[in-house]
Amino acid sequence: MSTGTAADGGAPARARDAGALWRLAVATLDGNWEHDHTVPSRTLYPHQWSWDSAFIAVGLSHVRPDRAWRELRTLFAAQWADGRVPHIVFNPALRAGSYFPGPAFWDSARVAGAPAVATSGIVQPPVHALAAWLVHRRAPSERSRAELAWLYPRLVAWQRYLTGRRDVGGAGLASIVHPWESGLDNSPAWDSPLAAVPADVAVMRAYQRHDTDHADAAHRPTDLDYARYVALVDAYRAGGYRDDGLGGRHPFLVECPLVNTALGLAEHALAAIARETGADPGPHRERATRITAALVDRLYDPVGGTFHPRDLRTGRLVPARTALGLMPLALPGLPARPVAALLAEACSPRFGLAARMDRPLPSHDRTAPDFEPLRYWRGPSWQNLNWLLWRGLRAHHRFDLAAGLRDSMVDLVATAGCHEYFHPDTGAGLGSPAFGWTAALLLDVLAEP
Ligand code: 2M8
Repeated sequence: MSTGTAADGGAPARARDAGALWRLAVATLDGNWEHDHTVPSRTLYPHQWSWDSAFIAVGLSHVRPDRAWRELRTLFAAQWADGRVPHIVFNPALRAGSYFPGPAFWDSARVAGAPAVATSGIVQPPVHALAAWLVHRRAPSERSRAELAWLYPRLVAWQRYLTGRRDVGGAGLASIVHPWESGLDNSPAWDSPLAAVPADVAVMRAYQRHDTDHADAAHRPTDLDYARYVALVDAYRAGGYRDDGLGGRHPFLVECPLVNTALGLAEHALAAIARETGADPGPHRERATRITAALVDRLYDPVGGTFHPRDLRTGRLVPARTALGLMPLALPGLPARPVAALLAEACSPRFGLAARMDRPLPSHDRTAPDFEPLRYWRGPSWQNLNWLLWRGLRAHHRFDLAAGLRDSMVDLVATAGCHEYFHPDTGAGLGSPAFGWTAALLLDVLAEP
């Protein structure tokens, strides 16, 4: 990783270049700004994505707070009547075929309760309440209080959707119906539940993928993955995206540690927002406690010492040890034993977290036989996971490790730019070269050493 040399007095390159990095991140966000939202990438992802917008708002709060609020408003203006926040809000100005699967495939217009703008019908991790709170905290003002007041009932409805209609397991956790809902699309965590989804790779002949026009096919999910992604959307859409009776009919139902960590973090953030806007924070605190307890009860393996997704079709935990399992560390109320176990897991050779990191944090156990350093969520390092873990380390007072992870995050961009993801050994930039949340979260860690 980049460090100073004797010739330059030993100063770390990143310290010298903090100003340049800041400007690069701001230019990346400005370049991806699209009238009322920020695209994750101009080429690969030209519409608005749900959890990207939350991370992006956190970054924008440091430089363009008005845009941060606009970003969240645009997303929540597309909230469905049942409270779900769709994972993609399509920009109607773009030509059909700019992204697969596009508006015609999702066909949200046909569904009662969907907004006027075309959206997808699935969701992503609910990191928005946390983002809204951080945006306000960074630049508190009359405007930000008004924005919080506008968002609060919408954020509550979003939580209610996830903890109500999506509590398929009945234990107080939200289930996902598609790997895309986790945000870690092709993580090894989904291999076994996805293998049970009937799909024929030949269906992909009827569609045209666009991701492989802009990114190396060897880095992206395979056509068989996509055949299953399509089959899952077909099944969910055929039921009008309704959630009642999912347990009896949907072929992919999983409780994800990241989604449910975000769910708990959202209740903590809602408690703070409630306090600020004159509502009662108590119920949010209680819900945060209940979600944290359910997460430990349902998804923690005390023997292996990490969290795993629970496949509701088999009732079993998925054995893969991915970075998803580390995410509950972000919860301030996580009990001491799982905290200690996750710190040990993160610092083990599987993930290599250290006060001075020699390699970036991978998205999957680097000692596993199915670790793939180039393929998307099967090994590469991602700044949003790094950022969530960085926050968790600070929440649990491991400032030494948090500083190591932060340095690694800064080094990645200093070495490779604002790429979508990074090679977990060399730090080389992979995927889209001008990626929104990479830029945004860099601003956040630069601002909070
Ligand atoms: C990726 O997912 C989309 C589908 O939602 C795709 O591959 O086309 C994921 O990395 C996801 O987490 C992210 O939100 C999205 C946009 O950046 O891209």
